[in-house]
Amino acid sequence: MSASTDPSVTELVAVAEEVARAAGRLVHDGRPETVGVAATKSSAVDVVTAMDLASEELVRRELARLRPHDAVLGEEGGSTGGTSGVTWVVDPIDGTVNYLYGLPAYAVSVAAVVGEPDPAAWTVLAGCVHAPASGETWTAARGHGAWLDGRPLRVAAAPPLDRCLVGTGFGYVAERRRAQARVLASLLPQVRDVRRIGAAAIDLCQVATGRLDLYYERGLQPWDLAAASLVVQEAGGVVRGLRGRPAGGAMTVAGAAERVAELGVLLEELDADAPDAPSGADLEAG
Ligand code: LIP
Repeated sequence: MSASTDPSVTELVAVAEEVARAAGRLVHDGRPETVGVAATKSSAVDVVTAMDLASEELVRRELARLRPHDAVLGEEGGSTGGTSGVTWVVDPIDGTVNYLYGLPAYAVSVAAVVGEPDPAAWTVLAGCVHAPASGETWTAARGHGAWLDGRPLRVAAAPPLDRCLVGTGFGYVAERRRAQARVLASLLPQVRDVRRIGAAAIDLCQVATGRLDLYYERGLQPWDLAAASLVVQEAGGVVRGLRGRPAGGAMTVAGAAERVAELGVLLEELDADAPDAPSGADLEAG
């Protein structure tokens, strides 16, 4: 983008926070006693609730008002074009299953990127992860820093791996979960302990906040990653994939650089980014 059209990252992070908070109020204050499942995606346990859809509709409406020439990539609504070169990458509820069950670990994630809205190609300029149940709001502006509720964040040097508290998560398809369990079984005796929070954006922000030393997960979508990856990076951490690749669907590893490198070696040795084995149905289909 030319300097004359470069959006101010401070303007973009203000928009991200305003929109994420508005959607957070909707999903938190408007949560019905019984949350309905509107649809399923990759499996019967990969659910979309009516509030996911309502949240993304609100985010899109607000972005159209505040940034009418920008594109949007949302988890539920896909891609809509823009002319400014900025794309908003939106997870209307990250931690949908937690939200469905009434567990408080869920967030609205809103990020502004330039370039292809793909973790392998984008530049994230600004992001906000708002967790309405706790009220906590993480923000980051490229080159300006990362904050939790306005307090600056800095990723500390991690302890030795066997003293690291490690976050992770699992997919929705049985074959993927079987492979992830194998990797977990190997890593668990080598670290302090593992936490499975159930919302990648919150996992990543907890790394930036020092509440997790490391996080890894296979299968993240662009909207899981966009805002929270900038929070980690602007707090001085690293977010990357394996085998020299950027973070993305194959694998995401986050934390202090030295420890991310050490965990990355273990994950590579375990082939933690290997394609999923065909399921029984795949094999029957031939
Ligand atoms: C979730 C991720 C989480 C992962 C879950 C799910 P969703 O996103 O945030 O880290 O382990 O399987 O993908 O589906 O709640 O938006």
